[in-house]
Formats: sequence, C-alpha cells, structure tokens
Amino acid sequence: MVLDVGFGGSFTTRTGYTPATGEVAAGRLTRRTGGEEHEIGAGVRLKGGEEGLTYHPARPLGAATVDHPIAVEAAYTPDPAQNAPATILSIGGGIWFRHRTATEMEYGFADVWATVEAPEPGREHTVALAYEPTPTGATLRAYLDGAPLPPLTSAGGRAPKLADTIGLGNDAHPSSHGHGMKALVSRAIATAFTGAYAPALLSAPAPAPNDPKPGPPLPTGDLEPSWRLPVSAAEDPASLVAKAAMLRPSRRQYDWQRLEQTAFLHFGVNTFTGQEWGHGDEDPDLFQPTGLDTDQWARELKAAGFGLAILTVKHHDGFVLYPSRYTGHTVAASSWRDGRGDVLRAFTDSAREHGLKVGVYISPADENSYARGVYANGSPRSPRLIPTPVEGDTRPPAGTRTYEATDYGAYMLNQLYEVLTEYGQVDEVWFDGSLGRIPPGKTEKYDFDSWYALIRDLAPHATIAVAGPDVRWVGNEGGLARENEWSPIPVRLTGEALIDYAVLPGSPDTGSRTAVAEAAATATHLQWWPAEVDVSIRPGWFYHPGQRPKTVDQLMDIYLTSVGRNAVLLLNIPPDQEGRLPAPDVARLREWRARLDREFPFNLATGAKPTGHPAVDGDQDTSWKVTGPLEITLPTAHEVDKVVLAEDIRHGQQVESAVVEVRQADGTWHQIAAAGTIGYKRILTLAEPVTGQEFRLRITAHRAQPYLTHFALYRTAPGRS
Ligand code: FUL
Repeated sequence: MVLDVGFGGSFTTRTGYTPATGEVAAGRLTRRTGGEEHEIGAGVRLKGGEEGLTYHPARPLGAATVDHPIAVEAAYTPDPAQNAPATILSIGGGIWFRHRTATEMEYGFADVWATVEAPEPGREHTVALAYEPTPTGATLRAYLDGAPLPPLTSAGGRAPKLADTIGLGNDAHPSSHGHGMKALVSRAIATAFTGAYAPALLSAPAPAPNDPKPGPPLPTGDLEPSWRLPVSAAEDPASLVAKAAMLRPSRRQYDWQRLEQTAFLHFGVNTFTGQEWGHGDEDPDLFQPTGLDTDQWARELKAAGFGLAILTVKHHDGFVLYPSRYTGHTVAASSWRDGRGDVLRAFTDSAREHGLKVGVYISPADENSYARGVYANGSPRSPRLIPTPVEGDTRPPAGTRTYEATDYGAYMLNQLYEVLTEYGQVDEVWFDGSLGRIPPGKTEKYDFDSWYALIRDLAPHATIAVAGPDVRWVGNEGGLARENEWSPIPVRLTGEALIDYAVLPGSPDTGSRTAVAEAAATATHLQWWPAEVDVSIRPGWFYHPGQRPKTVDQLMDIYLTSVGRNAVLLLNIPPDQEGRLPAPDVARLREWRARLDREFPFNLATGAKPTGHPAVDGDQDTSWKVTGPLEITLPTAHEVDKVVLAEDIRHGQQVESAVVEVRQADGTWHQIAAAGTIGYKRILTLAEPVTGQEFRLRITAHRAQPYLTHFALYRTAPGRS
C-alpha cells in the first residue's frame, strides 16, 4: 500500500498532507488549490471547479505511458449537483473514472471506455480502478461499491502518461481545468500490485498503524492477520492462542465498534396493543401515531451521544413500517396519514439530518407471513430474481440479481432490497434469533447465505448483527458484558445458521485461553466477533403506558458494564403512541448525558508524555506500542477516581491482564486498580479516589504485541446529576 488515508491527519499548503498514525502516505498528497481545512477524520469536502487532491507517488508511473500496475480507490459522498465532467479518479491523466452527466459515470483509458449509472448522491460510495499493463496494451478493471464493472482492454496500447500523479476528485493533468467533483472524499487508497488485483479493500482488516508485526513469543508461523481463521480439533492451545492473536476487526466491524453507543427504537403495531410479541393478525389500522416526530428521536439520541439508531422495521408480528410492495400488512394499510405514511422514510431522513447513522431490525420470524402461508410453507430453495418485479413497479429495471431462496426467503430478500436501495445508507442490519410466537415445529430454514450476500452487495459497509457474522449478542438483555470480554471468539460455521457460538452465549468466559482451548473440539474457526449489549430503558422493548424508564444510576451502571467492558451498547428507547420518545425517557437520557459528562469531565493525562512514548493526545487513531510500563506524570498531583484504558484493536485484542499504580511519597508504586482484558475500551472505577502525580500502567499478561490508544485518568466533577 503506498497510500491509505482516512484524513485523520493534517494538510499544510507547503508540505501537503501529514498522515495520522495508522495512515500511509508514501510520496506526497496535496490539495490542488492549496488550503488546509478539512473535516478531520471525516474527509475533504471538494466544491468542484479547480478543487481536488493530487497524489504524487514516490515511484514514477512510467515513461510515456503508464507502465506499472496500480490500483486506486476513493470513498466519497457525491453532492446531487455535479459539474460535467467531474473526475473522481485519474491515474496519470490518461486513465479516468468520472461523472459524465448527472446520472451517468464513465471509466476508461486510451481508446476504450464504458458508462455506468451514477450512484445515489448524498451517501457514501466507493469507486476503484485497477490498471494492469500487458505485453500488448493494458487492462483496466473498475469497481463501484465493491462490485466489478466490465473490464476494458485497449487495442490502442497503454494509457498515455500525462503527469506522474493521481488525481482524486479532479484530473491529474495540470492543464485540464474545471473538472473538479463536488463531494466529500472520505478515504483514498493507492497500491502497487503484482498478479491479479483483488478488490477486498473495504472488507479488508482496518489499516493497522505503526508496526503491524506482532511480537514474540507466539508461534504464528506464516499466518496473516485476518478477521477469521480456521481451526481444527487437533490443534494445541499455543497454536489456538496464536490464531486468536492474529485476528483483526474488518473495516466495518472497526467503524461499528467506534460508535460505542447505539440506540434501538422498538415501534410498531405492538405500541398500540400493549403486546411485546404480536400475533400477526392485528388490524393495521391500529397503527395510529398521533404526532410522529422522528426529528425528536434523532435530536435527542444524538444529543445523548448515540452514533447510530436501529428501527424495528418489522418485528415478529410481521407488520412493516414502510409501504412494501411485497405485503399488504404495512403502514399503507392503516388510515394513518391516509395510507401514505412511511415511518422508515421519516426516521432515515431525520437520522441523517441530525448526523445519526441508520440501522434496521428486520425480524426473521414473521407471524403474518406464517398466517399468509409464506413462512414455513415447505417451498424449496430455487433461484429468485431480486427485486421480483411487481405490477406497477416504477423502479428502474437495472440491478436485478438471482439468489437461492424459499418463498419466505425471497420475501425477506425483496424487503431487504427495498430497505437497502430506497432509504439511503444503512450501517447495521439486525437479525434477531427469537422465533416470537411461531408454533414449535413450524420451521422455516432461513436463507441466511442469500440474505447476507444481498446485504454485502447492496450495503457493503453494514454490519450484520446477532444472527450474523459481524456482531455478536452478548448473551443477556440486562446491559452486562463480561468483565473480561474478548472479541476473538471460537465459532462454528454451519450450513444451518451460517454462524453459531462454539461457547454458549450465556457462558461467563467465551474467549480466554481456556475457553478457546476447550471450544476447539466443536469450533470450526476463530473470528473477530465483538459483543453488542442490547438492553431496554424500560422493562419492555415496546412502549407500555404504565412502565417507567430506568434510573440514571442504572443507566450509568449499564454504560460502565457495556461500553466500559469492550462492548457496544444498544439501548432501546421505545417511541410512544404519539410517535415520540416519551418525556420521562427523554429527561432520563439528558440526565444520563449530564452525568456522563460530569463523571468523565476531562482526561487529566492530556498532554502528559509517558516515558519513551509520544504525548497523550486523546486521539483514537494514534497508539503506543507498549513494551514496558507506561508512566504518566501529571503537571501537579490530582485526585483520580476512574481510569480508562483502550487497545488499538487494529492490532487485535492482546491484553490479558494489567495493573494501574500510583507513585507514593516514598517513591514506591502502589496498585490502585487491576484489569483482565482491555479491548476497545475498559473503564476501571477505583474503590475510592486516589491522589497522585505519577501513575503507571503495567501489562502483566498478553498475547501478541499490545498497542494502546488510551491511558486516561478522570476525576468526577463536583455537583449532582
Ligand atoms: C428479542 C425479541 O424477541 C424482543 O422482542 C426484542 O426485539 C429483542 C431486542 O430481541 O429476541
């Protein structure tokens, strides 16, 4: 990789881009029109015209033609209005991928080019070009959102080299003018390669910063880091631990983990019947929110610190919150808004408006479909065209694909297709394991393979949660991750469920050396499968008038036992019959936010410099390679009551135990806290506040080389909330 940046670093007009730790920028990355401003960690907003990014690789692209294989990828969110043409990628000025008109893009080189429909503006897409010179010319492969487009081979030879640069968001050739694209460019990648190009960039492990080599003593052999590695029953414990140490989150898992707090919104016909599990025969007309206010949902959730919210688009009863073409049991069958209501549309619009990512809960169990004779009807798996054409369909005919499915599997595929193509970017798809009230024995073998394939095709960045490969259910609905919560986990990949626990989800230990060794007999793989803690703010998942939200103390405990224990919190706040988050719950969320801000007011170690390491900077993207005690000296002695530790999980999860100590007046070190695992985040609350100026962290047991992004010290601010 010669370039891999997510724009976590900084630009200066003089020297160009300085990468953040973890980013790679061999050569030089500059802005065409100069300027230093960009949205750190989010990307560079380009306004078209002369604007753009220019990458000058250290190695020239070739002589008169582009002579070396090179692949370039950009993640970008196009504005609705583009110049014509607006260049997304340009290699050496003669190889391009650009918006040709508002609705059409074009890629090509020399005398060959092809057109493709422009992707939806306003959501993130990826485009990639891989150029391979051949003895007689060259081949150009292009990818849109990870899907290959028809490759091109030129009869007229290789691409001319007009400049030794790569243009991102504009041409590379300095004398072409005004071809800048209007977009937020959020990631730029370039790599030289040999052999066939493999377009695995977005599902590849998140880029590892610093030195990616794990330290001794593990017998890793020639293992490459991966998010999943096969194991065999005969494997010895050392080899199993070595594999666990080589696991890394995929890009989508990494981005998901960084959300920390996510929200659940259980809303549907149950909201109006008082049931937790509906029967599927409820009259859709019962669904009558009197003042649906999804802006209020998004505003309050965002203010409370949530990064993503998941809506129950369809719960076990089968009632659908948007007007699906594939069932009558939806909001369109209610007289609410004269049958023109669409909760999913309102929710996704509001979420984006307030900067929240969107997730969808689509229950595999579906009682209405069972009653309609679609679910568990014994139909065989056969190839299904998705989206299945329906009468009066106004969708463009392009983009159909074939997947193997039963009748019900096809219904789910069509629904997933609608949700993932008509409502903007979706970042999490939640499949529940529960069967609701489906009668025992009435089994539908879910077409998970096809459902996952469709999700990967249409929403490559979305995590598939719980009954899915990317995110694991923590094992309870009480808000409790294990004290030692591992993300490298033994799993069983079966034809039946596609992914299954090799250690029961309720087990107190799923990832220690012992658990991994014991699971080897039944596990097929070790994989990065991080925990999600789903819990409701109320006793029920759906709104019931008589129930009350949890107290701030309870919410605070939940935070500490989920986010504080290497898990992502998924807190359910159910909208009421008006269609708003209930006032007592909103008040509670605000109090909880205030309490969090009071308990973690300021990292006292900010600016401190652990011996032999760069200063504490609060940045999640920079980390220390920890080879000895990490000592921090505060400017003056201070009281501390909480310690926050964090591993840089791009290097995997390695710490098995650690202690935190304070230097006493006589110069000796005294232990104030101990941790088992750390993982993405570990919050340690001290038994009582401790005063000191020098603190240190000692890792007492680990697997491969640990890297830490945080050793933070806090003291709760005075006051009440
Ligand atoms: C469970 C479901 O049965 C509940 O109704 C709820 O949706 C919860 C999040 O998952 O399995």
